[in-house]
Amino acid sequence: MNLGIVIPTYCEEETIAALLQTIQAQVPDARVLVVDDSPNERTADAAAPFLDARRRIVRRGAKGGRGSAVLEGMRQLLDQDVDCIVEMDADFSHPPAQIPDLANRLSSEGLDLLIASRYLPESKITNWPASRRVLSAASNRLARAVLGVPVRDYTNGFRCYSRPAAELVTGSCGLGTGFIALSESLVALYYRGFRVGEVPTTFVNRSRGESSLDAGEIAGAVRGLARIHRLKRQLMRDGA
Ligand SMILES: Nc1nc2c(ncn2[C@@H]2O[C@H](COP(=O)(O)OP(=O)(O)OP(=O)(O)O)[C@@H](O)[C@H]2O)c(=O)[nH]1
Ligand SMILES: [Mg+2]
Repeated sequence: MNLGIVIPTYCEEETIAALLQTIQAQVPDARVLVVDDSPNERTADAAAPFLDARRRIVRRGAKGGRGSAVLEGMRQLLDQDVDCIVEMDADFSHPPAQIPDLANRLSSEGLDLLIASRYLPESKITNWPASRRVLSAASNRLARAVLGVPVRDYTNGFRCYSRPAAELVTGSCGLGTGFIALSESLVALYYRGFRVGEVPTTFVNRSRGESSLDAGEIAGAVRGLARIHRLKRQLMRDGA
């Protein structure tokens, strides 16, 4: 199976080199695309020694949001010969060792979207302060109550998409540009009948670099949730 991996980055110069190296060791044949919105060259410079024909970086020049970076990366990977696409963060919160398992399970279980979930009985979250746990648990509960897709983790950006799912997402999503895009693609796929699954993961809080989650992101997510709720109702009507 030909695997593509998209990694959105915003000021990840402290982790990107080690991540690219680890990914190369885990899945040497994967095509990797870093989509970097950093305001300086530092992330691109740190990545440069680990780039080649299969592992590339695109710089967009302005902060466009995690979701929009992933859409851009997926579009570019779909131009190449990939059967599935993994999205993951650059800060080692998403263990690269799980990448092969995500891709294999997606295929063997005939799924279109497989979410590495922090909220299944065997999942683990390490080093997350109580404030982040509460925020994440509350936003997941709210998203599930409003959007109704029967998964536990709407907001972990460690996922694997089949090629048809990635095509649907790049062709139809874009209501929200930040973290809320994860909920949008979930709704867009699930209510069109794509098969969605979850597996446990271990989420490790970032130990280096800086968080890009701020009040603006959270406000954007709340506004985005209302728009995605309208999308859900429209898809349910269309399917009825
Ligand atoms: N290209 C791009 N990447 C982004 C943007 N915002 C965040 N990212 C990346 O998206 C991923 C997730 O962002 P994080 O800052 O780790 O967000 P988080 O995991 O919710 O919060 P912390 O881990 O606590 O910092 C990281 O790889 C970021 O570098 C953006 O506007 N553009
Ligand atoms: Mg993070």
